[in-house]
Amino acid sequence: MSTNAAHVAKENFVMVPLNLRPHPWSTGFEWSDHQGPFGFLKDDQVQRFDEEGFIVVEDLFTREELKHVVDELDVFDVEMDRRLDRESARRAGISEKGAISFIPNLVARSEIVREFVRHSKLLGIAADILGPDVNLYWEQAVYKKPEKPRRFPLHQDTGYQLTDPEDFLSCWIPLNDATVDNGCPQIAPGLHVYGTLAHTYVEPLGWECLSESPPEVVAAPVRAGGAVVFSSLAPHFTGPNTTDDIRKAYVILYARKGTVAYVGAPVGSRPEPVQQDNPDYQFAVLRGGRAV
Ligand SMILES: O=C(O)CCC(=O)C(=O)O
Repeated sequence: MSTNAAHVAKENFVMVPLNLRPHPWSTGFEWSDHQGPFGFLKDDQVQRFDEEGFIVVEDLFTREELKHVVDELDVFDVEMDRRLDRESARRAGISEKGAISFIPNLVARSEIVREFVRHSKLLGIAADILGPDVNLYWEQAVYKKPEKPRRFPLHQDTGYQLTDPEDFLSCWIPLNDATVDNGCPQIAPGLHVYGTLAHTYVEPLGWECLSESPPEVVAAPVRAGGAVVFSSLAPHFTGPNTTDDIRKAYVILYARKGTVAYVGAPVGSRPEPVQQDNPDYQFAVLRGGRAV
């Protein structure tokens, strides 16, 4: 496997020598900065996204809009807790009772959620970053529980499933205020340009990258109603929830129409690509720049 030495050189960050090993199935990636005009984001927001791989956008949603969604997602979390109670070791995949719940594909089960992923502000951001033809790629509620505080390891979203193109858009939406103490995202700025990196599976936490040479990260606290908007290639983690309350987030991933994925753990040769167009939860949200 080839190696690629790089440095994070930002005014406010220590220079960190990194040993960037590419994902074994990645065939090379080149970041392209976005060209305006932009319809929703300001030029300086997109410039920052290109430079750092993420931006925090406050006040996207009204309290009422958010409450509607939170009430709905809370019901799915209660259901997930009941399911975890029935599982051995109260675990299912990387979800664990009292630690963290990942509850995916809710658009297939809720009209409210299906409407929310098509919110005009989210689609405005998606159009600016991904262009005129966009599909929903994935979405999940992530509830970080206080009973068993734990980190969710540093990873790129493409580390869970390599896609082509590799750069899709992740919108991490806090349903209550997200702080360092309750586990807001923390992101390694500037590393998105190197494409998908090698990840290793850390039991029972999930996939992790750069564990041998952890990079500098910046915390991205964000109030309920805002979002952390990042490239699928931005390495990020969330810290342990050391508060007494659940930290609630809803994560929506958008990808360009025609995105394919290489499914499975990255061992052996790369499998055939699979179209990411499941009509139940990977449907079109933008065509020709218009909401569908
Ligand atoms: O919300 C969290 O704690 C982690 C979620 C995350 O990093 C992701 O969905 O990629």
